[in-house]
Amino acid sequence: MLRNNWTIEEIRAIYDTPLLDLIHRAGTLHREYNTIGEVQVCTLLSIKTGGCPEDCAYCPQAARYNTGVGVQALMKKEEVLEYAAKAKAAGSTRFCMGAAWREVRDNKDFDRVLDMVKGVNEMGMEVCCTLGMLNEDQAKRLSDAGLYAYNHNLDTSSEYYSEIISTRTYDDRLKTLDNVRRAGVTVCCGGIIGLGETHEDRIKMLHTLSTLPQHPESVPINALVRVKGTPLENNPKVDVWDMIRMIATARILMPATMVRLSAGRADFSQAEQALCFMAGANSIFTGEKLLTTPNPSFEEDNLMFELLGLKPRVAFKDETAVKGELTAEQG
Ligand code: SAM
Ligand code: DTB
Ligand code: SF4
Repeated sequence: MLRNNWTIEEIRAIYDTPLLDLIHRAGTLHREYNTIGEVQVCTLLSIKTGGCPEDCAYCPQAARYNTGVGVQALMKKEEVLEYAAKAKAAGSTRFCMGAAWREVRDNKDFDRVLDMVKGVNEMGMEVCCTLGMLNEDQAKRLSDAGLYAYNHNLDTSSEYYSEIISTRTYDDRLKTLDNVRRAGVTVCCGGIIGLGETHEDRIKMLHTLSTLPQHPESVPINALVRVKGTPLENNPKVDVWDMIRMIATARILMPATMVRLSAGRADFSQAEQALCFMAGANSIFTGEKLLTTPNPSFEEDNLMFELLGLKPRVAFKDETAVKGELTAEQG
């Protein structure tokens, strides 16, 4: 049974479970709700890079930090569709287009993005966008163009948020997520660990995610990619066990959701990634690059799929389990 009435105490108790027990519990629930060994393969493309006015302390694309990421105007539709075709040929079923925007504006660039969404959808891939804040009308227009998912991360707890970003609020984020839901687009929303947050902040973020009126259909768990020039460049590297603990807790709280082992994967060995899959991760980003930083190559990932006996999830597989009724009682 899916629940959205988790308490902080319940979540803390799960998060604090000894690791092997936690992995076992998450893995058992994962088997109940999902096809074991099936992993969703998503590919990212940065369609508009750099020069972002926001001050997200982790981000290489914020204009105010000198990270060496150049500014690139919005790509042409044809070029984007070429990338999508390449990703599809390599086995990817979801294509996610990212723009370094604070928010969507109603202009020619947005019209072009709508065209890209239409084009990728017509290729038979699930289309996702991450374009910053959206109003209800913009979400509706994306939905009409064939958008399947919208990525908009909460990143951390509401309490820690202002330490990381000052140019928008947590409530702004929640409002966009609500607009996405109202437009009937599936929600992709997760966070980053390694920002300098406490365990309590992670627990609180998981609480916010798992008590939304409806669980996000996908929850990306990112390990901070430490980029030179950003305020967080000298943060300690994320410990893989912390990643596993986050993934397992997310799996237990939101058993039918796609939990994505996201940024930072290039730094984890195959054995470490295998533990993430055992703890309930069932989605990854593939392709040489995330948005601006390195990711394992298609070839490396194909080898890992073969080695671990993983199978790519087909596009548009019924996700109604997540849409099932939430109940006030514990399942
Ligand atoms: N500008 C839009 C926004 O912020 O919503 C969309 C693109 S933004 C790059 C998408 C997400 O990438 C962020 O919300 C953040 O969670 C993640 N991200 C950015 N830089 C990262 C980094 N260095 N390490 C891990 N995740 C990162
Ligand atoms: C998400 O949660 N992680 C992806 C995607 N959603 C957009 C982005 C990771 C970005 C890592 C830094 C970079 O490559 O620029
Ligand atoms: Fe801009 Fe998004 Fe990067 Fe923040 S995370 S600086 S909004 S591109």
